[in-house]
Amino acid sequence: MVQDFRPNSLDAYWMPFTPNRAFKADPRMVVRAEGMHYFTPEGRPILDGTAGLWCCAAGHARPRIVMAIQKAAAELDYATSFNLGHPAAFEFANRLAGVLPEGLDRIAFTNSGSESADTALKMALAYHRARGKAGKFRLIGRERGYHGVNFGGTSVGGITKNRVFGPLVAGVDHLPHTLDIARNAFSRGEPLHGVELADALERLVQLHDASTIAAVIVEPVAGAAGVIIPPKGYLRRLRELCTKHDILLIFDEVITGFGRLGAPFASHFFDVKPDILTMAKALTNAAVPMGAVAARREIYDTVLAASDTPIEFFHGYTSSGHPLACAAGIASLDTYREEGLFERAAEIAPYWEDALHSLRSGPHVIDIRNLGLIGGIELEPRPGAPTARALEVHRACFDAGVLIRTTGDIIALSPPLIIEKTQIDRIVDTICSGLKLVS
Ligand code: PXG
Repeated sequence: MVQDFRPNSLDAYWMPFTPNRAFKADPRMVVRAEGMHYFTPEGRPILDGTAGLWCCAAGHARPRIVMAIQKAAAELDYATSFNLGHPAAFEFANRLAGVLPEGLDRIAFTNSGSESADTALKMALAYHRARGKAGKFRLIGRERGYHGVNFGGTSVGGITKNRVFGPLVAGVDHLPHTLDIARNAFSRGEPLHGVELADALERLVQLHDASTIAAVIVEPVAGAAGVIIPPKGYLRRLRELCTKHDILLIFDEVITGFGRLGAPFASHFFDVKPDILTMAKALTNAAVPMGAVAARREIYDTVLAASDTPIEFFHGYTSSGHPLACAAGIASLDTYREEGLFERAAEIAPYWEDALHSLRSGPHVIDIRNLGLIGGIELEPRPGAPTARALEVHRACFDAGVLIRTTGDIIALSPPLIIEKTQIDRIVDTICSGLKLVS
């Protein structure tokens, strides 16, 4: 179906994380989405190899989710959650508690992954303060980590270009990242080498003293920095060290939550339980923006018990628990469960792995990484023009009807969990052709 699409001007919109000048000189637009596909204004289908941006786990515009949002909008468009309730927020929190790792059953709502990261960090600080340990204020992130763009998440984040906004939050330090192409190139699933990188936390404890450290925040699988899979045993070791030193462990599961690894959460997949867990994106299949933070019950109880004011935690957002988002979230959980999508991701993951690794001998490919329905293909940067090669492959794939995501010289893939084998083949074949086109 050809749509009458006439953008009047591209000037006013300051686009996020986009080369604005280059994009506006040569825009790529989509106007509709359904299932595994986006559609351009001319009606050309684009196979979505990214689930939006790690977002639409059940695929696009799923009728059940669409109808739930429509119904909610007509019924209760908005209600504040400040000292007032509406049933869907409580229902959604309860439903989430049933899917989350056991014990992580006190859930706050936000509107994004960035807000979830900052909320989680503040929860950690509030918890220690409530225990009479206000001296535990340091926050530990990791090199190449991504926890959104608010000041807390930016501070614990470890992507250099995202951090160039001055001194940021004080008292932050970072663990080393775990990408080790020299030892682990072309690993299938979890890389074998690097568990000892978790011991860097011991050094930070020696440097700062455990009595000053509140929390460690990591993505179980790092996404935005280019798909970094944790070495075997690494997350477990980090958990042990956090427990030993009375440091809270926060898993940022904004991309790994809701089946991406073939288990409900990465915490299940790795059998490692954090104290606090952040979510967004597939929380609502991204149909309405929403984030959430789950805390161990003891954290909630401690903060509440220690409070000497009626409000126990001075934090929250105007749209926390927004009725439309809760409706989308409940319908998403129903869809995930009824279609068995987390199990489906686990079943198709070996096929995904084989298909991705068939690109090993492709031009410029220096590493391929995968876990669950995540894939990363790292290219040798073109001398003098880093990122150019990957962007050209991105363009070639889009022109051939496949959407991929690139970050630096890394192609990052995260298709909807409803993907079929033939569609996996199509994505891989299109990337293969794209790689051959670029110099
Ligand atoms: N934490 C993680 C782990 C994320 O991946 C956020 C927090 C922030 O979420 P919001 O909703 O505030 O954007 C994210 C976001 C990429 C890419 O290229 C991924 C994200 C953002 C930008 C680019 O993979 N994820």
